[in-house]
Amino acid sequence: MKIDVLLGLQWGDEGKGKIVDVIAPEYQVVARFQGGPNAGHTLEFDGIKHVLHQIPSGIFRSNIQNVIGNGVVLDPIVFRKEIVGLQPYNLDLKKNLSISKKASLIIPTHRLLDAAYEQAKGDSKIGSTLRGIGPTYKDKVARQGLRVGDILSPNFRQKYEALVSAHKVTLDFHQFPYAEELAKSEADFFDAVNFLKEFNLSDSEYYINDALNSGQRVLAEGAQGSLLDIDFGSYPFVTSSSTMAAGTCTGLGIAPSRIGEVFGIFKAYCTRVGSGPFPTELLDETGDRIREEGREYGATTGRKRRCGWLDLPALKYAIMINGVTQLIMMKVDVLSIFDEIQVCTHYRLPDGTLTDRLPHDLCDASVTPVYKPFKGWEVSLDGIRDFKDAPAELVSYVHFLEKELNLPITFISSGPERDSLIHRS
Ligand code: 2SA
Ligand code: MG
Repeated sequence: MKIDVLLGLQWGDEGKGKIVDVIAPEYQVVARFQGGPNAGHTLEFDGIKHVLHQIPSGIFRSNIQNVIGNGVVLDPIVFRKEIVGLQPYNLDLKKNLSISKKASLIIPTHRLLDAAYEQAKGDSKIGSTLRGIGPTYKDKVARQGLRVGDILSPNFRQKYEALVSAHKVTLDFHQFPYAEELAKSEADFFDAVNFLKEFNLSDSEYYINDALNSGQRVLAEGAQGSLLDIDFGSYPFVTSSSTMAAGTCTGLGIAPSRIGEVFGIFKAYCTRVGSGPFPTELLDETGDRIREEGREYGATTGRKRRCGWLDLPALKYAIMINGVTQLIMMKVDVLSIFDEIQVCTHYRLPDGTLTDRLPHDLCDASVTPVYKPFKGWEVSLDGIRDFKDAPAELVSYVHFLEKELNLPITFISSGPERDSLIHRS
């Protein structure tokens, strides 16, 4: 069996959580391979909205095994909070969830370092969620980080203290006050570590490969988006992990030849939370209308998301680097309020040339988006399940995108609920 990958093609918040939840019944295993508590995956069913941060979105289906892979950075305090939040749903989390012993551990000083680094950046802040993501990956790459498996070691406290001492040197260098906050969160952290010990801490690379070998279907669930990838995103305004399909291999321990379908999720418009270039951003009333209609606020931090029109050069790039095999378009219902919709087909460079490729550095390139207008459908999409019942304007919009992107759009999401989906026929 091959592993299917589902990931975001923009700057995150494309609606990955909803689609994982919808297609999960076809899978026996759902695995997260990167990111951590910076993620906010929103699922809505039975009138209740759930936001997951570290736990895979297959968790609400009792016959699915959920894996937090080695590429993830895990905060035990956030983990415990998420687990407690799931208690009312009577899920067997000790059975249905496992965590790689090789996943990196976020400790309280990582969060403090995140704040210290951002503060030191002054006006050029990345707009981090301040969940300690960057500093934890930094320690991983510097070969000094802690991993989930370390909590089982009798020397865990010593390893922890050694890392904290190193962090204190950096915090002192940045003159960042930490004593009070650290004193507050340290006891909580060790409590949460003890809580985490009671879960299934596994060698998830064996688990996943065994599952595939025995014919089970595995879905890898991406977090953030392709344009936030550490290598291919709008660096340095990116997250610190590999958010692309290739990240599945290093983040779960599976071979590249085992990747099957790659589901690329994108919104019918764009949003970005945090700083960094965003060519199609709308800083006007239209952007505000998208934000309000689409409830575009950070699922983790509550921050306002920046909104803009769909950006095809960026989308084509994301499709290319991920080897996307099917597209899923989200939040189409949000555009129902407009009589005219714009799609950016090209960028105009400062010397006047047109391109549909991303310039090396989107920050410096000062591109001007070139738009193609589409007539809006201006009718509610409620209750439409089959593409042949979709309004003609939406049909021509979808046909245009499929032709430009050279891929089928297999599902179109028309609302937050599980069943608000138009199947492409
Ligand atoms: P970080 O926290 O250090 O990884 O932030 C680095 C950049 O990555 C962006 N980032 C995100 N963008 C969209 N959604 C994310 N998850 C939350 C959500 C965000 C929130 O689902 O809404 O609640 O604010 C996410 N996580 C990281 C971040 O904005 C920085 O630009
Ligand atoms: Mg999100």
